[in-house]
This record gives sequence, C-alpha cells and structure tokens, in this order.
Amino acid sequence: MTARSITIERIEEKVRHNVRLTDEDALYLFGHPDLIAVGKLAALANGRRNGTKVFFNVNRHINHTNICVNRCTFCAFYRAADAAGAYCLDLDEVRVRALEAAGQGATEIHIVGGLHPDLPFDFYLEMLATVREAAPGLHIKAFTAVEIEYLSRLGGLSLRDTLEKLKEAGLGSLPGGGAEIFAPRVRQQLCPEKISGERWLAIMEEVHGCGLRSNATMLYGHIETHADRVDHMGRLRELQDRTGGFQVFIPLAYQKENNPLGHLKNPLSGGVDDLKTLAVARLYLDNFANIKAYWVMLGEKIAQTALCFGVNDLDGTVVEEKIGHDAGATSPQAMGRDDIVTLIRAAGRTPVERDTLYNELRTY
Ligand code: V47
Repeated sequence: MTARSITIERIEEKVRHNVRLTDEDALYLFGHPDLIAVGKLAALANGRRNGTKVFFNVNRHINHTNICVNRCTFCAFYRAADAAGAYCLDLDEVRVRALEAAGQGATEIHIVGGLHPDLPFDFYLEMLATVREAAPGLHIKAFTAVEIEYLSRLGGLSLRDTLEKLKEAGLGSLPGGGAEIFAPRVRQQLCPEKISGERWLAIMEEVHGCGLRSNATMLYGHIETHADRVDHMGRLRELQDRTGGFQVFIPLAYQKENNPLGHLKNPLSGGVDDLKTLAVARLYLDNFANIKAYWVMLGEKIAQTALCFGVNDLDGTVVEEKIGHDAGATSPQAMGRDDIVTLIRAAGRTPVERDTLYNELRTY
C-alpha cells in the first residue's frame, strides 16, 4: 500500500482484523487531523486486550545521585560534582527511603541516578543489598541501560556478568529510561556522550536474555520528527518480536525548564500531541501489552484523559520525583493510592493495583 492510498478506514480494517500497522500507517496517524478518530481506534485495540482494567502500582522512586558525567541537553537534573545542588545519598539515606516505602505499602522501589564519576561498582551492589535487607518484600526496578553499560565498565565485567551480579544483589527488573530517541541525528543533539540507540537496544536484548524484564521509553516533544518517533518505536517493536521482554512502553513528554534545549519552540508539543502519541503507540506497538501514561510528565488531567486513548497503565504513587520536576513538571510529587483509584474510576475504568511484573494484586 502506498502512503497516498492510506485512509483511516483502511487502518480501521487492519485494527479490526489484527493486521500489523506499517511505518507508513503510523506516520499517517501522526499526521491525521482528527485526534478523536485516532483515539477511537486505539481505545478499540486497548479494550480488546485489556477490557476496562487500568493498572497502577504503589511505588517509590529513589534518585540516589544527580552527579553525572554526561551533559544531556534535555536534562535539568544532572550536576557536576562540584556544582551547587549536587548530591549523592549514602546507604543510610537509601535505607530510610526503602523503610518508608515498605511502611506505606509499596511493592516497588524504582532506582535511577546520574553516572557518578567516583562511586565504585560495589556501591551499586551494596545499595541493592541495603534495600533488599531493609524491605525484603519490595521488588527493585533499577538502573537504565545507560547505567548498566557504565557499571559494566566500572566493574571491568562483561554485560552478562554485570547483570548476574546485580541480580544476585537484588535487582528485579529494569526501568526504560535512557532510550530518548534512537535516530543518530537527534541523539547527537540530545545526548552526544550517551550510548547509541543501537547499544541501548543491544543491552536490553542481553537483559531479556538473562531472564530480566524491562520497560521502554521514548522522550518526545523536542527536536524530533514524527518519522523519528516511528523509527524509535519500530526498533522497539522489532526487538520485542525477538525477546518479548518489554513489559510496557512509556512515552515521556519533554519538560522544557532549566535545560539548554528548552528555548526551542516545538510546534508538535501540547495535549493533542500527548494523546496522539499514546494512541499511535497503542496501535503500532501491537506486541506491547501495556502503554503507560506517566502522570508525572503529563499532569494528572492529560494522564486521565489518555485512558480513553488506548492507555492502560498510569505508573504509581512515585512519592519523590526529581527528573521531571527539576525540568518544570507541574504535577504533584506524589499521588496517593486513593487519588489514583478515584482518577481511574472517574474515567469509567476499573482500577487494578499491580506489582512491577504486572501480576494483579487487587481490583478496586
Ligand atoms: O531517561 C530527562 C527522561 C528519563 C527530561 O520504566 C526527561 O517504569 C522529560 O525513564 N523532560 C528517566 N523527560 C525517567 C524514566 C522513567 C520514569 C518513570 C517510569 C519509568 C519506568 C521510567 O527521564 C530519562 C529521560 O528520558 N527525562 N529529562 C525532561 N526534561
């Protein structure tokens, strides 16, 4: 089918018959002026897979350090070691947060941080062990693929051995950060010092190969084009076909305060683009069970509205978030379990508390 002959009706036929959408179909949907028409198809695809269920979890983020050797142009979180506001939590501070989380009924600790120039490899093993000891029941989802590469160099170990050691110390799964946009032209401007898109994918393949699940993200709404987004999702879809190890896709809406990229005016960004991006992800990523609206970056209102646009996951209670808020996110720091349940119910959906691996814990 040529790009010219694509219509929303033909795409609807494909969705109804479970025919995989092409890259051209996805591009067409991104360019389609009728958000509601695209959203309706995404809601159809989601409803068929997930019914009215919407997942959330009770979790707590720990960003152990903002000191980072990389200088990503979209990031407002990182600091040089000697800069004002630079911090690095010690293990006691990590322990306190893990204990608090357990006390609040959390099932997950989410740990990511900067690429610290001086911490030894053993610090990361000790941090995992500290959380495991303080809160044995909590699942530890930690370290982006970018951190994993850094740790393997730090420890002088192969990727596989690095992952095995982290697993032994308590690592349960990996978050999806660091993916940004895979296309080299964009990546060069966003994060020239970061591992390439190809390397991010190769690390995730290794992660899945050693029995760990992971998430996948896409940072959008800055200098990328629709074609870059489709290319990004296409590479994820291809890897997912081979490993099945991704649990969820999370588009991250770019926040523009306090970072060098923020002066650019992106004509794509806004609520319509947020909803369209989530809807296209649902339709194009037919091998991803879950599409997450991360309320921290989207705000609660767009995140809730996204539940009518193909989304079936809202992330969790979070409690202490720095990466988005340093960059100007106006959402609250935390949401209570009751707030999330109310938000999901008000959208006419069924709230389901899940664990990190998407086992259902409780339906509300
Ligand atoms: O990799 C950094 C992004 C990511 C900005 O896997 C920004 O469940 C928007 O990956 N505007 C880290 N985004 C966060 C992340 C994440 C969050 C929640 C859940 C999960 C999960 C993963 O945040 C970074 C980067 O892509 N980021 N700066 C910014 N200015």
